[in-house]
Amino acid sequence: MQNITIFLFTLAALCLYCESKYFESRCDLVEELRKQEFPEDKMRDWVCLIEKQSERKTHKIGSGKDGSKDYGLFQINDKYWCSNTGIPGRDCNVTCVDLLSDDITKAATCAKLIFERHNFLACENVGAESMSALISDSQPAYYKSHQNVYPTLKSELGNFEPRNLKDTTGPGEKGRPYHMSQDRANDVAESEGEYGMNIAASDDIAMNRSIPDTRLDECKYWHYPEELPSTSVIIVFHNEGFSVLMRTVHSVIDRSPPNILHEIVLVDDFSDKENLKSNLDNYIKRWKGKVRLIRNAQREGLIRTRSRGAQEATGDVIVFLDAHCEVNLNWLPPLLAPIYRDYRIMTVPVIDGVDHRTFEYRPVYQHGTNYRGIFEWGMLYKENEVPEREASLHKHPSEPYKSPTHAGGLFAINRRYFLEIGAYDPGLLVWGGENFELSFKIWQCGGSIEWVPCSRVGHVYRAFMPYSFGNLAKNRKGSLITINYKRVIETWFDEEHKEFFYTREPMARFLDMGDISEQVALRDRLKCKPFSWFMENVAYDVYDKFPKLPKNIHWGMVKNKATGVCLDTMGKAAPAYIGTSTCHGAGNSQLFRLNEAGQLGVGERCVEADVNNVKQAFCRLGTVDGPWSFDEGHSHLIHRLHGYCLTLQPHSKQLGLAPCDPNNTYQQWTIMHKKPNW
Ligand SMILES: *[C@@H]1O[C@H](CO)[C@@H](O)[C@H](O)[C@H]1NC(C)=O
Ligand SMILES: *[C@@H]1O[C@H](CO)[C@@H](O)[C@H](O)[C@H]1NC(C)=O
Ligand SMILES: *[C@@H]1O[C@H](CO)[C@@H](O)[C@H](O)[C@H]1NC(C)=O
Ligand SMILES: [Mn+2]
Repeated sequence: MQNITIFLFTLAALCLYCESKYFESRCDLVEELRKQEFPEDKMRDWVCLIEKQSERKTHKIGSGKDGSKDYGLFQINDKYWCSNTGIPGRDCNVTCVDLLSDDITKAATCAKLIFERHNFLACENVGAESMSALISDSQPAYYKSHQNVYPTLKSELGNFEPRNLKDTTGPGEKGRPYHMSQDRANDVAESEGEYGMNIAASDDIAMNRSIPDTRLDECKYWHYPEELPSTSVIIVFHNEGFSVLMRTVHSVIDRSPPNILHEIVLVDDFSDKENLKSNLDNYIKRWKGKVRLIRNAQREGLIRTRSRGAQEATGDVIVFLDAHCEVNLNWLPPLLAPIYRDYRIMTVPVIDGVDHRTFEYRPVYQHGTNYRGIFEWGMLYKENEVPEREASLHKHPSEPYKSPTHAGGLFAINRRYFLEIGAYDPGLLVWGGENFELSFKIWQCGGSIEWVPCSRVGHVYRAFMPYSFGNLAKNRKGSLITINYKRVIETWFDEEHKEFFYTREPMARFLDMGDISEQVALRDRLKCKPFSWFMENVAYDVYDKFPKLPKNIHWGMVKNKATGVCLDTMGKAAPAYIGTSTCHGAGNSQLFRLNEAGQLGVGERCVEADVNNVKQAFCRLGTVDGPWSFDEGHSHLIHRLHGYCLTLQPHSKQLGLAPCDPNNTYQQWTIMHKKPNW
């Protein structure tokens, strides 16, 4: 009943715009419509769920609790909107004038349109008096902010801290490494091969095993607001090991306050493993609906599957977890507290490591040192110790702090906010770069990202990725991930910073990134700040590690005149020797760049040399220069050391430096690239 009251209030408020004679009739009309189309129990959802599905240019304005109904407003142009009430023959063309129409469908649609226009994502807590104020305020009415409600650090144990933890023994208990006996070596090898992790070991470890508390001691004494937002934990999986997936779920159920944990949504991205079918359906029945399973009808990839999970979830906050995690003690309230205070804060837990072979649970970061997410210009994700400029803003090392980016897998965000900012760019493929897209979008469009030291989540780092992209990669030329990066930087970077990306990834200029006009339109519509603002105010520590890149003078394959072979990283982990192999023109391991400051680089590595060796090592952080120059006349690659030349030793075929000799074709190189035949 309360919901209806709110609804009527809202309509009454809308009618501040109307002649008073319309006041009653509008409300009556919409009430009538409500009766026809929206059964009582669906009422709240109809009024209160107004979501943007920008990828389809659709503004979905309501759905039944069971998700079966689909009402939408489709924008045709600036002025005309079309309402799809889901009933054939009822589609219409309305402008706001129709608020005064006698046609109840038009009027109601228009009311909804006004909600939409003014970002009334929902109508909770919207009273008649506050309505006009809200129209001029960009803050959506839905978000009840609790601006000055911060957690407090006290001397007694925190209000959400677990009490009476059991002391358990058994394989992997307390997060200890579990070593399997030698006679199981075959099982281990098989599951490592199939899953990239030792599922045989996982199967022996209790679903509800105990893990060590890796938090700072201080974390136990924080007290959080009692009425934190209801939370849906979304876990996307594709052919995950059953016990690893279920241990993720068990840990969330066991270590989250039951009244705050609204549900766990498992989204199956079209797995084909037998034990993830009816076996899984049956297993989750024990949680009596608290754990829901939805399945994609075809492979969609991580990014789109996550967006789907967000659509389907019904909690106020969504938390994304990978399908191979174990959440640690009292992990959830610290993640929710910043969002409770400001719905535009996205929060990120600190990740611990779970060994893929022994399932040992251990911290990956040095105890007490806080890191945050940054990036380098080739868009590889990097982390940096929290700089003084940020650290000095906090009294306690256990407090959340601001971070420019996040690693991607694990984070919490207000669900409607996530949908309002367009979720993930639906043009991103499979995975890669979505963490940056979301990070830049949030920061540039008025939100922020905080890392939360008191929220710890263990994550299994796999030995390798055990599945293929399947059809998702079909018909795509070039690296999928680089295509994603290109979409992201073309949408969010400014001209100066785009150049750094293309300097670091020269082949990316040729990649077809598809249509980004919707992303650019979103950026304009949300009036997002320029990338330079982000660099100056948020990601200022990027330049310390990855300064602005000088231009490339030459880039491409480095081909030896005498032998016709090309320099090649040989796929080795740095530091390693550089080798040579048949020139292939596909970039990657043979794509070298010589910049104006003398750095000869390949990927994020730099070429270092002395008389006997030519090596690849990670470029020294904070530097973009180097000892190399190219003499076009002689085709020499000259190293500053004695002015020696890069040489392929005729007999050993090893690379080294030698005195320059213009007649020695083993010292002559061409640096060239072809436009790839994409
Ligand atoms: C809505 O109006 C536009 C512009 O007048 C028109 O082109 C379009 O066909 C109309 N759509 C519907 C569904 O009536
Ligand atoms: C896991 O569950 C079992 C069976 O209910 C119980 O005996 C055990 O103590 C639990 N382990 C932990 C760490 O709570
Ligand atoms: C290179 O070869 C030319 C012609 O054969 C010869 O005149 C010159 O001296 C040689 N230079 C060196 C440095 O060996
Ligand atoms: Mn993962």
